[in-house]
Amino acid sequence: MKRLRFLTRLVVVLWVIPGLRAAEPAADPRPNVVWLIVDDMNLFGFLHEQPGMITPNMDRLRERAVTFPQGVCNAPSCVPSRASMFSGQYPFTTGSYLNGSDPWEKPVMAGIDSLPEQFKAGGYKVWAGGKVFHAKLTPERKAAAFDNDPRAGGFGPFVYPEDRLIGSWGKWWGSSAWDGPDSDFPDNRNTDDAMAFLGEEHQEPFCLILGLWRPHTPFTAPRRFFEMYDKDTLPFPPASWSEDDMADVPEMGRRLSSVWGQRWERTGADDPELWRQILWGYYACTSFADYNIGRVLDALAESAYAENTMVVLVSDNGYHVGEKNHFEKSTLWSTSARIPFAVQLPGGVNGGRTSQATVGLIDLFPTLMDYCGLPAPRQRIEGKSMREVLENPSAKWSRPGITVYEENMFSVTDGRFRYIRYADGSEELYDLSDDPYEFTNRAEDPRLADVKARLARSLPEYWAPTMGGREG
Ligand SMILES: [Ca+2]
Repeated sequence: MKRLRFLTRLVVVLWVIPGLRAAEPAADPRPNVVWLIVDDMNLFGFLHEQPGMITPNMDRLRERAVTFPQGVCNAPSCVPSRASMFSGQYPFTTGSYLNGSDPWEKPVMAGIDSLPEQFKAGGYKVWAGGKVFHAKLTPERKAAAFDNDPRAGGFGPFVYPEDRLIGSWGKWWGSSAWDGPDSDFPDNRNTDDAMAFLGEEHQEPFCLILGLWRPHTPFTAPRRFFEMYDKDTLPFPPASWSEDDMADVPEMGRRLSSVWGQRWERTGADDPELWRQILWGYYACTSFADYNIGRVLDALAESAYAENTMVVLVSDNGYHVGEKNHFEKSTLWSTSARIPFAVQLPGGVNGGRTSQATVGLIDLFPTLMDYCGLPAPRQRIEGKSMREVLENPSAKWSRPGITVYEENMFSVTDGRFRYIRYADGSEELYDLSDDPYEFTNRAEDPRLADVKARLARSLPEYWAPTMGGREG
């Protein structure tokens, strides 16, 4: 109805009052953007790489979008991943490698325009809510980036005391089926706000950025999402910890695997019951995130913007649920690097198709600049517009997918192989065609020497000094 009223008014203005015809500016044809960022979501549900996970809304989005199963984050943890995505620069260019570094307040980032700022500078209305930058922004930058005053909301509610599993980290670790109202969750409140925004009439094109906090820990979600699953029959991940998996991993890789050792070292493998409890929480929280994605998709479908809107769905990093003796992210393996990555073009063009391009979050900046006609930022853009693979998903993509963590810790994939090089020069090489879970390190295999040399050419020449922060 709203749309009809709007169209009627347009017709009146343009045609019934001829005197105004010349003065009325043409409606801005640029697409709107609905950009959904989930946190710590792996491919269990998005690509159904783990059986039994229920994610009908991401399934529905994929029917209208181009999916990138080889899509990667450029840094495998929240803050640097988002810094790279919103700046269009690799961590080795800025020095934002770790969480807790507040990159956007550092002098080295002062000359960098964030993508939301470019949207606003380009005449878009920018609405944001939830976990977006996950870093402090100066008031000036906030004003330049957003039209609203974004409400973050935070990670809570935390795990019920009786469900806490691990020592001092207990409020984060455990699985609590929440009995309070949905509105206890910032994700629900922020999604409500995003839906309200989509129901309003906007004169200019908009970019709506909603950052969902789940499935990141704490694994709390409304009870009904836990009740979707029978905890005791959930399968462990296919790439699960095995006795000798780490034997051919260099010491620095093993260290990354135990970054969170103080609370998780070998716990999963040693205690299947505890592991299942975590798995259950991860299933429930992924389905919970999917539910809020679905609410936004519904609101968009019912709005005046259903056809002229791009939808982007990405996670800031992947997630281990016991694979390689590890929980969470912050490693250089595919489990941390690969992310849910889908882009819906206006009208759902090429919906349901898949591209094997090794795109990265870094490519979103030039992609959205391209489709939305945004002004170029001050900094050099290091990604590439994905237009060619969005408009022809079988087109070849020449760029590798690069993921780095800390200075001189490098990982690259061409989709077939993954090469990892640690700061001390030690290496891993996996042939993903017959070893998708990266069990067998072939870095010393002479038959793959050429492959290794080719992938190593993507190593950067310059590593910006770290701006600090903490591992994990
Ligand atoms: Ca994250």
